Amino acid sequence: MSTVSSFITFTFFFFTIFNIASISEAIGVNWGTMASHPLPPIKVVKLLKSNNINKVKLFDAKPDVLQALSGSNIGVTVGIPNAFLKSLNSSRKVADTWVHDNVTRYVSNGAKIEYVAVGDEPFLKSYGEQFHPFTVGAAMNIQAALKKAKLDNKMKVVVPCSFDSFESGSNSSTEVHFRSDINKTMIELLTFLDKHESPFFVTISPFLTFLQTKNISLDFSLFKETAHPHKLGHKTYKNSFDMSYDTVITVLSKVGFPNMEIVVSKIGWPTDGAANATSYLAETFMKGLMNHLHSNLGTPHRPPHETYIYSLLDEDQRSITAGDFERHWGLFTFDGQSKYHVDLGQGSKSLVNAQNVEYLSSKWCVVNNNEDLSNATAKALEACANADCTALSSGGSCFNITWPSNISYAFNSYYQEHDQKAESCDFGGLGLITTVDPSDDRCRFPIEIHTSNVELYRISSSSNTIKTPPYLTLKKPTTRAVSDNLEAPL
Ligand SMILES: *[C@@H]1O[C@H](CO)[C@@H](O)[C@H](O)[C@H]1NC(C)=O
Ligand SMILES: *[C@@H]1O[C@H](CO)[C@@H](O)[C@H](O)[C@H]1NC(C)=O
Ligand SMILES: *[C@@H]1O[C@H](CO)[C@@H](O)[C@H](O)[C@H]1NC(C)=O
Ligand SMILES: *[C@@H]1O[C@H](CO)[C@@H](O)[C@H](O)[C@H]1NC(C)=O
Ligand SMILES: *[C@@H]1O[C@H](CO)[C@@H](O)[C@H](O)[C@H]1NC(C)=O
Ligand SMILES: *[C@@H]1O[C@H](CO)[C@@H](O)[C@H](O)[C@H]1NC(C)=O
Ligand SMILES: *[C@@H]1O[C@H](CO)[C@@H](O)[C@H](O)[C@H]1NC(C)=O
Ligand SMILES: *[C@@H]1O[C@H](CO)[C@@H](O)[C@H](O)[C@H]1NC(C)=O
Ligand SMILES: CC(=O)N[C@H]1CO[C@H](CO)[C@@H](O)[C@@H]1O
Repeated sequence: MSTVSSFITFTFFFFTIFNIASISEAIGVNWGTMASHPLPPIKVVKLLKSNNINKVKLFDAKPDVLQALSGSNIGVTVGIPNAFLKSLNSSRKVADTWVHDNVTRYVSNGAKIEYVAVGDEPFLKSYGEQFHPFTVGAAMNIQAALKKAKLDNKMKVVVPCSFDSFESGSNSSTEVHFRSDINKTMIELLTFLDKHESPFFVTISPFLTFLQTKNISLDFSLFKETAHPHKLGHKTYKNSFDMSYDTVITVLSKVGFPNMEIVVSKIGWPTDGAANATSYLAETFMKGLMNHLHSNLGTPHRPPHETYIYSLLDEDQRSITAGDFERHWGLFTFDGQSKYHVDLGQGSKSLVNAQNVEYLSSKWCVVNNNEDLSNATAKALEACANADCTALSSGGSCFNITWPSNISYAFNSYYQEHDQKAESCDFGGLGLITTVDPSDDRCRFPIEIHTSNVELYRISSSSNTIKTPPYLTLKKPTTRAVSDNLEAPL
């Protein structure tokens, strides 16, 4: 009996472990670095390790990031920005150099690179057709360069596609297909991927689907059992994820690639900057997603090969053309502190925070209530154009703070993003540096991370036009003791 029972126990134990391991191995995160003060890569790698996250997808190939990942045993997707596609398409030599400089070097250094992502959603509808002619050619040249470097058996070449690559029939028809302007390009891409046994990388975004589709409910988007099922043709879906995922499989099957592996390259829920973008709903979504992936249920019964959560950290310099929520997709805040509870396979309900984060001093920039504030709103708007005021937007965490606290929020964001330089709290004499934290329970006035080598005007310099904002006079602001002058800011 004891042998049998211990065999059973062993088998059970073994399969339990195996099961947990195989799930956590299929979950990764997107790690973007479009932040004014990015958490140092070594701290990020520790954060990944302590949360048992062993796959990461990058949007570029930054040396410090790849260096930090070398030897970590974390599977890496390196990214090639869209701006490189044209030159990579036209020249094999450029592709060889790219692979040599951004891949080979790090592989020999111990980086476990599994995918090279050519472009980042180059077929996004809002980009128009600018990248269509170059993407597949660029992917082919990268593939050839990897072969030449004898790395093609170690990693796959992929092209992350946006979900707006797909469309459903314009009438009440149930037919789903590729957007007509990319149909031909997508067939070329799939043929290329199939030839090299590479997976199809696609974004699935129940949050955006919820925003854009009139009769998709929040419950349906959040995997709630009680949600009204959604009918599409002869199929019925219990949640938004299944509906989107099945669309991908249906279209791929229809054009002749029914067995291609699918990787969900971006999926998540933002926590600020819009109505329904809250930590509470993000937690509900992530828990629903994890349970769903673990259960292996759904329509169709074919789980994604891998799933990359979007995103690891908040990024205060992401483009907000799609919405103010774009800077708040992180599981963690910009400084590596978890926003909610979820088990990604780390074996506990709680995520582990980044350790030993070094911050700038405990100082904030607020509006000086003793001054004439008739120009304060204009100054705040200028500050917001160069800083991050997304929490002030409708539905955001600081939306209902009252004037002039919202002015202080804008001033502070600018001040922190500019390394607390005294002259970045001037605002024509309206700024005041304080050591009293103006935050309340809901609306946090963040202090930035201490990072060496931060360029002074990183924001302006990243967009070609390097200029000092007009309201920055070089006059030193008055730093006064808080007690004597400043009313409680909130
Ligand atoms: C990759 O390689 C190219 C070509 O050598 C280089 O210009 C580029 O800066 C490298 N880094 C990234 C992130 O692409
Ligand atoms: C892409 O590269 C190929 C091969 O060099 C070239 O023939 C083609 O014209 C390029 N496409 C565009 C749009 O430049
Ligand atoms: C949609 O319906 C209209 C009128 O019934 C028809 O003329 C048109 O061809 C249909 N479009 C598609 C894409 O099926
Ligand atoms: C897309 O291309 C495939 C294969 O060439 C073709 O069968 C299909 O009709 C095309 N679809 C559209 C919407 O153009
Ligand atoms: C969504 O709206 C369409 C068109 O109004 C309707 O046919 C469909 O039944 C609705 N779906 C749900 C789940 O309410
Ligand atoms: C507000 O701005 C205008 C234009 O720059 C300026 O003339 C005026 O003096 C300012 N008002 C105050 C109170 O600073
Ligand atoms: C802002 O709104 C939240 C929730 O709607 C509420 O809990 C909080 O008290 C409000 N704050 C202020 C200053 O009104
Ligand atoms: C602050 O609030 C006032 C009054 O509601 C509004 O007019 C102003 O635009 C807000 N400023 C910012 C930067 O949000
Ligand atoms: C559950 C929830 O928070 N739903 C909200 C989503 O956003 C809309 C628009 O602000 C609100 O009306 C809902 O209450």
